[in-house]
Amino acid sequence: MTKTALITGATSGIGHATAYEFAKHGINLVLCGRRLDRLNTIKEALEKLTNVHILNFDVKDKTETFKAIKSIPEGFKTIDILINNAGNAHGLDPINEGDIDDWDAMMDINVKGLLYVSKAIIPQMTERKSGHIINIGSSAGKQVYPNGNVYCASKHAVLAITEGMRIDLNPFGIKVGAISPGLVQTEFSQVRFKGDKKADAVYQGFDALQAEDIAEIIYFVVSRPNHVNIADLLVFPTAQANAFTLKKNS
Ligand code: NDP
Ligand code: 8X3
Repeated sequence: MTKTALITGATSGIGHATAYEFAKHGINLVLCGRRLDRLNTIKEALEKLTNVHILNFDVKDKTETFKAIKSIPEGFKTIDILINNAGNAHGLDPINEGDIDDWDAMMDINVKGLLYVSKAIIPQMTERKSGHIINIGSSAGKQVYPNGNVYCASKHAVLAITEGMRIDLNPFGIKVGAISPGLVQTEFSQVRFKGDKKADAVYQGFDALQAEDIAEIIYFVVSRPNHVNIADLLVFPTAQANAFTLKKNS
């Protein structure tokens, strides 16, 4: 039977590439994001491959999130796969110089936003006793790096929430897992550095992961047989060994 996936953060990077990968495999899509123009363009493109519904909301707004998910029309309402991907880093400053608005954004979006979306979707999964939730963590959720403080904390929280979800949803047969990438070349650094050109340097001098690399892995994870749950995946570009060890071309 055709499955339906809801992907947050589908307007760029990993979420967008995952939408495309799922569409190629005929999975019905509910695509979410704040940039409506992009959602419309992506819907138009992917509708050649599958059925697409778009939801335009900010995951950090609890009311908007529940309203948007409640509005999903018949034909898309049964969410088999939830990809909690929306998120970003905001700033890269030592803790003593950090901007409180950046901290709020990262905790509100990366952690609380993921919880709001999950809270809105999980009841239908527990009722059906089936479903698959994938949370996009980060290598920053496994290792803290200098100036990463609150972003790393938000991703550590994502991994803790993932484990908690897997335990609590185990009686319902719901699969829960996390995928934690290292450096992926997306709009991530443009957002982190607020458009500053130092974002360009982040992915220079080595072959960074591309959003499509992660999308293919996500599809692999969701296409395993029912009895297989990939719980935790850490993925680096070959040039990166951990948060501190990156081999750049000289
Ligand atoms: P992008 O900046 O390319 O994509 C981020 C996506 O999240 C966009 O679609 C954006 O959509 C959405 N988003 C951001 N804030 C909100 C919000 N408040 N409400 C709803 N949607 C929001 O970055 P990536 O694709 O790289 O990031 C995707 C995920 O992958 C994030 O969770 C990130 O932490 C994680 N990650 C990224 C890595 C990297 O190196 N790039 C490595 C490890 C993990 P819109 O602006 O339209 O709302
Ligand atoms: C994104 C990877 O190393 O920029 O989560 O934090 S990193």
